Amino acid sequence: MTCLRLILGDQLNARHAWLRERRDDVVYVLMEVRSETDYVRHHAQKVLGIFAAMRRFAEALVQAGHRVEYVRIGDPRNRHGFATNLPWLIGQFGATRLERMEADEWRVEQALTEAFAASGLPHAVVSAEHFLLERDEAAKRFATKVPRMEFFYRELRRRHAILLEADGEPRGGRWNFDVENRAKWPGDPPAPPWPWQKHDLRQLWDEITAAGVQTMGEPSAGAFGWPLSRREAKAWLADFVAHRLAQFGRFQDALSEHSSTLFHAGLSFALNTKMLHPREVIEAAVTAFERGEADLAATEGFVRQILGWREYVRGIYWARMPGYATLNTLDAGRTLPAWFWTADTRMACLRAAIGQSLQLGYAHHIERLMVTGNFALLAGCDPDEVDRWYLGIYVDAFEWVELPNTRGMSQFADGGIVGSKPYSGSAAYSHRQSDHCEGCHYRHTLRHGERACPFNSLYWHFHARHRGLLDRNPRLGMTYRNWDRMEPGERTATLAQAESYLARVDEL
Ligand code: FAD
Ligand code: DLZ
Repeated sequence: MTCLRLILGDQLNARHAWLRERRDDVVYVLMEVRSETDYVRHHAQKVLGIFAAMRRFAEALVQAGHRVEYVRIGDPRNRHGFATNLPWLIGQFGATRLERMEADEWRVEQALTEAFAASGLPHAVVSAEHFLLERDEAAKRFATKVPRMEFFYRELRRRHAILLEADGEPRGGRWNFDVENRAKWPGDPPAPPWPWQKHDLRQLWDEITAAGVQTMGEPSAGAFGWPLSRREAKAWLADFVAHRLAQFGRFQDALSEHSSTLFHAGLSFALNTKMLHPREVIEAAVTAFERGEADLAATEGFVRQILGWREYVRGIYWARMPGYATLNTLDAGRTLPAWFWTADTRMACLRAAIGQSLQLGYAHHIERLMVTGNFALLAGCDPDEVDRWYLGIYVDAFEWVELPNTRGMSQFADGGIVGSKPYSGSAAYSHRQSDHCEGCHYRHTLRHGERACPFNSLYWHFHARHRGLLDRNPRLGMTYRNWDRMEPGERTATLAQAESYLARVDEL
């Protein structure tokens, strides 16, 4: 009697109940497969990071006395799919039972459900024991009506007793300190460097390229930075709490030429591959607050991202898939500009956000939302293309979290399920939150003319062309009043400028 238990590349949870006992009748199976490297073009560091973390995880299982079968990308037996590898694995071990954890991605969940059924063997699916809300509960709760994130977040704060007074009310008398979290970063205090590792992954990179996997971005295989084990991930968490949490809230929405990481945590890769549990990340932040090492606004702001946004977007994903992946409320269809793959643009904010994404496989939230995402939204880019870009380029990108953030929050293609209005901004936003405009080729103060910042005319063009859908939105009343108050000649020149930029968008 042998049971095969599958562990996927984003299920590296060393504290899973499965692993508490060592069993001779269980073989843990991990596979490096082309179905996963090729469903979208990934950043080189994402493939390297996932494979290297999987290999370390498998080694740790072997050292703990578990039986493990690890299928490498170059293994001649490899049929390059979870489902296509199963028959020979079943044969090799004479398996009589199959088990797996719930997959986080709809596509993989469907494929594995079918493959397990087709095997004819008894099988079981267990929780990955990672999220704070089980998948089925999240999916059921959001099936008919999606609550606003704020109410969902308050409920989870209550349920998990996080940052509450003894009477169940929020610490500090407020649930949300967002208004205190919007400062521009003046360069002081200095942004502490992240605790990048220096892994030598050149041999693994050779295996990946020899197998023909196509990637984008810098591999940085000689000195690979992201954490690859639970021990390293915990060190990143400790480093964040000690050096950046206190300023996290204040500069959460800031953008800068001088720091691509600012006071952000850099924990999404470790969280999404499940090397870290969200509860321990939240507890580390709350403990720092209790010790007086971070104030309430910073701590609450950070907790809201993990307990609130992260669980919320997962609920939407599981409630609304597969239809969610095809929504296109604004009927957007433009091809993404070529410089999304090269960073070769004169717009300083986009050059910085895309450049660092190619270099690190990382950009922080406001760069994703208000720089690259904002441009794609205003220019009317095809949400399928936008999704593919985001799903590929970030080391933390897995569809359950990428899709609601991109198609929903950033592109408003879901018509307002994630956000009550489009996250759009003109150059005024960028100028208020960043230092990019100072050295930019374009002028943030101009709406039209040779050097007018494209975000200005595109902002008005976007609102004018979607007026039929958006002007009933109470949160956009002021925007449309400002547009209507503009001189007719100014409006015409602004729209003409936008048309001219859109006609040569690759040259911006
Ligand atoms: P911090 O800013 O330090 O935040 C701490 C943690 O909070 C993050 O590690 C993350 O786990 C969580 N978090 C923060 N915001 C969100 C959010 N909106 N949704 C879910 N979790 C959140 N996040 C991903 O993990 N994977 C993605 O593929 C992804 N794609 C995105 C695409 C777009 C268009 C946008 C606007 C956001 C996306 N996000 C995604 C959310 C967010 O940008 C990243 O989680 C964050 O930048 C990761 O960096 P960090 O760990 O330094 O985060
Ligand atoms: C993203 C990814 C990549 C690039 N490669 C693999 C792989 O070879 N083997 C594997 O088990 N997982 C990989 N992953 C992560 C999966 O795509 C992920 O498990 C699904 O997207 C489910 O969330």
